[in-house]
Amino acid sequence: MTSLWVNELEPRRLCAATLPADFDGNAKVDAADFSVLASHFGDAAGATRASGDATRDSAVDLADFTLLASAFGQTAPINAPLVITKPGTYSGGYYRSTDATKPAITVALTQPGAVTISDVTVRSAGDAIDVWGAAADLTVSGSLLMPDGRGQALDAAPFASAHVQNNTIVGGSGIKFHKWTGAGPLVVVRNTMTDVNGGYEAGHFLALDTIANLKDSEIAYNPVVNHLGKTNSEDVISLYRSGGASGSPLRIHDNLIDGSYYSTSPDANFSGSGVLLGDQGTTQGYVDVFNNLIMNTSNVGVGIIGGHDQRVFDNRIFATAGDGTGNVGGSVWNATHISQWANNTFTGNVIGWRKNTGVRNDWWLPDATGSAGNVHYDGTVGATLTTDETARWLTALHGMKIGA
Ligand SMILES: [Ca+2]
Ligand SMILES: [Ca+2]
Repeated sequence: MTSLWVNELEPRRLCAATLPADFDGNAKVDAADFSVLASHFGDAAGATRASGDATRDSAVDLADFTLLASAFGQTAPINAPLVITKPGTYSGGYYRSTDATKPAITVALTQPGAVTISDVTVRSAGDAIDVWGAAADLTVSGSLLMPDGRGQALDAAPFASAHVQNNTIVGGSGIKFHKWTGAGPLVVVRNTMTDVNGGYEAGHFLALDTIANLKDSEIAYNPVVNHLGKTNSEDVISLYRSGGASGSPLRIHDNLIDGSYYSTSPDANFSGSGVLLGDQGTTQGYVDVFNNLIMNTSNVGVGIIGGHDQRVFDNRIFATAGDGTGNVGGSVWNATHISQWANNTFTGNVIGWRKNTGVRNDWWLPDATGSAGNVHYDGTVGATLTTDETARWLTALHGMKIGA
């Protein structure tokens, strides 16, 4: 157990602070957790703590049941909101805020340095984790983050680099980085998120706001699944005036995005896309988007609307005319006629995009610099495709652990 600094007090140890079989994050192992396990029992891949995997092997099976049974009835202490002012490693424990204006964990350093937050369980009526100030590096890993209201799982402003990995996010809005001038790396990998719910402004899994020239950075192996009626999600991965660097493109790859909905019914006017590049972008660019599986988003699967030197290739993009309205699978369009627009390509993607009117609209690429090798999916674009493609994506993980 790693020592923990709390509000500049001496380090203290938290004993048995995390209950791996507490699947709903309420610091108790009880019948509700058993119900979670039972409903996922037999899942062989892609399981996380929020779906009944206590042993962190991505499967839900007898070993998880045994762990739950042995811990049944146990509780853990719940800590009030934490303010971290010193660099260091903060590991384990439950943190909760019942005040929508107060994050459950705030990083506000009084001196520069690296901060690691790992294996925490956070519920908050507002933001789960807020980070302000000049951390040299920020790491958030192995944590269960539940912004129960409509706050952010992680909201972070200037620092030099960040690693956000193997977290499970349930509800609320996801990860937002903004106004950051560090060179990177910025790495967001192997996180899971279910039911983005961002309230009036809608939410994202990941939003980059005004962060350019990132080097050695990637966003990969993150599955994000939204269900109609439980979610209020705009662009799932949103790059606003943001991008990579010449010779070191920001790599967005091997993510799974299923669904992006604004309200309880399909909304033909809603802008929620899977991956949107170049939003208000001019000089920003250098992004590669590849090997992703994007399905059933309300507007566009993958779109480029500004910026330069962005390549979208070898993705699988589908809409099955189900819950989403589905405007178009792929779009490359210089929406605001910027003069810096250059070298934006869309190639080699497999697309089967059936709008909820039943009409196919696989791609629309009026301003693409290159558009070779895109393929109209020739199988049945029907109800089972989402399940089949999700299974294919999970198989390709080859057992990689995702989520907490
Ligand atoms: Ca529980
Ligand atoms: Ca397991």
